[in-house]
Amino acid sequence: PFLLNVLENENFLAGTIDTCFIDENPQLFNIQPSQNRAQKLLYYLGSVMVNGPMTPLSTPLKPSEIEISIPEIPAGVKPPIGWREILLKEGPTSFAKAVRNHKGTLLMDTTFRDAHQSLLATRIRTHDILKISPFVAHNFTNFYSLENWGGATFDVAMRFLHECPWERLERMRQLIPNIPFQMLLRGANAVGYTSYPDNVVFKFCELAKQCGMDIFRVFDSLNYLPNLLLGMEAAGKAGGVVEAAISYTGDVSNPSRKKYDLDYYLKLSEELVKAGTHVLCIKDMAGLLKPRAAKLLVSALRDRHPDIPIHIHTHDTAGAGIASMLACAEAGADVVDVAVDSMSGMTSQPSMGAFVASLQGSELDTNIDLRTISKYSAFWEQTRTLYAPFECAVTMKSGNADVYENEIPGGQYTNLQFQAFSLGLGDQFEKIKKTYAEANKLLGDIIKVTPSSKVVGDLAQFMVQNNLTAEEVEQKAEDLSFPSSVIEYMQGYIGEPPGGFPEPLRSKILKGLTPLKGRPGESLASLDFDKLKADLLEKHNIRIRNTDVMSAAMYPKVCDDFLTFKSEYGPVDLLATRIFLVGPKVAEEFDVTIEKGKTLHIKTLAVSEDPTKSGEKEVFFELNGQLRSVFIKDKS
Ligand code: 3PY
Ligand code: ZN
Repeated sequence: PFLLNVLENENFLAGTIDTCFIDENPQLFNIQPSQNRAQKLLYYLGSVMVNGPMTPLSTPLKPSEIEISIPEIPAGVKPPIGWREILLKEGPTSFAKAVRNHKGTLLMDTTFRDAHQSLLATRIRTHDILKISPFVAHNFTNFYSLENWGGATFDVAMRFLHECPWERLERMRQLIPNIPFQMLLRGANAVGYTSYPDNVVFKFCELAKQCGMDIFRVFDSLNYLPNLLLGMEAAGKAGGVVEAAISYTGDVSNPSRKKYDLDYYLKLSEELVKAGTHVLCIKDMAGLLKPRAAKLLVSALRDRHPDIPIHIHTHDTAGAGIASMLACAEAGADVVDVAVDSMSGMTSQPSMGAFVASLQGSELDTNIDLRTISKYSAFWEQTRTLYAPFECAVTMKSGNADVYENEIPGGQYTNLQFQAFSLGLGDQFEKIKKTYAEANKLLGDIIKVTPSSKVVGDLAQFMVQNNLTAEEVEQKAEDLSFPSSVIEYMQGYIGEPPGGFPEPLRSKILKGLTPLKGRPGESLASLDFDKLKADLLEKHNIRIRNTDVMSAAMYPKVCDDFLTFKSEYGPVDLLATRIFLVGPKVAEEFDVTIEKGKTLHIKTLAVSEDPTKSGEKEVFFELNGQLRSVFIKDKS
């Protein structure tokens, strides 16, 4: 079968292969008979039909049953040349120069990452992403980049979607060869919530680059320089474009907010430019950058660094996102972040269509056709309805300018609102938001973004649950058992905040624990990848790629569960979204393409009424015209 697979491979036949051929073509090793995969999928479908969803749904809303229409692309035509061309031909430095010399405002589209991380709990699946990818490749060659990876996508792909994050990247790359891909790297925390050994961060970037990543936005949740520098070095060494990000908090237009003033940002930008960043990013993860502050900050950065492209990220939580991004563009930013209209607004990014329209006819014109954006938006408007079980709009109806007070980052704002509303207590969210601001002050007014935002959120929840005021926390700290994230934060496990840790609170919380000095990753022993690979092979008895080893390094338990799930239920990522989430209906017929030219036609026939003696129900299917059945343990 291996030989057969090779002989069917287009690139092999065309002779356009190199030494990575085998590593880059895992499908060659798909030597299980497809019957086996089909049977596993039936087992998955039967399980969902008998016992309900195999991924937790967060709202009572059901995925819609509408037929999604995909905008057309010209047949048999390759996608036109985009910004990736110069990157591939001349490298990151020339790419950055070309971006800087470009006249109009460039866009990064966050639809494939931050937009759904903020609105739909990061649940968009590869299956839907791939449907629209060819349209994007053919129509958005003006994009600086597509943000399609990193942040929470990595964890969620394995944990909840039962799919491989690396495959998403590789498969998108095949369909979109011309537009740079961008990822969000949490510095020394890579795509996790904690510090990793340095060799893990380096290897992670190397693999991401190999799988198709181009631009690495590197941030640290405390703007802790040693962590930032490590992430930048790893991205740069992998051959990526380094986009060092300063996480923005406070308000540079308010003279009374002194801790994070213009001078703070300018000094940090100097360090990042000195360290060789190709692009400088301001990452406004909570949407706190008001238009006037945007003008002040971007003008000052523009003056200080005339040759470095400036890229701005924001969230539209208060509703001022378009005004702020226009202010940034006018003050000299080269690139701003937007999400397609139907995936924009509120805790997501501001609307692409609105931004593009606002600059039409000006010197900063993006030269993107609004009609094309509308087609793209229509696809997502329809596709979004499939994800109703994760829809933030169940609780979130509008923007809210109270974010300027509580400073909660976009994704976390949605989560906290959701959690609070599910308790059924109407004022819970108001309490949480107010307490979040108090918890932030207690911790010394820190930068709040993953993972430091979790520390503040956990402390706030702890205070609300235990009915504690800020003064009480300070007074009683020695007697309280704080959430582990708060203790670890005080131990220095995620780095050092600007201005240091708050005393005497830190000592009271640590109760004699020795804090870590310096960069956390420095004191962690290197990970032995060979041993980890051997362990995975022994446990799972399937082909383990280097990317799987990295998934296990990032998330040992999540990856282990994912591999086990995959060998039990097969390629569930290939199922249509509604069927994946809630299962098919009885008598429903549908197709699943398990590989090019191999389609399973499935019809669900019936579920037996009564369980067998051993408590199993039989589920009947027709698979490519033949009767099949599976026995599923009834857990009800
Ligand atoms: C993440 O780290 O996932 C973020 O989106 C931070 O803003
Ligand atoms: Zn963001």
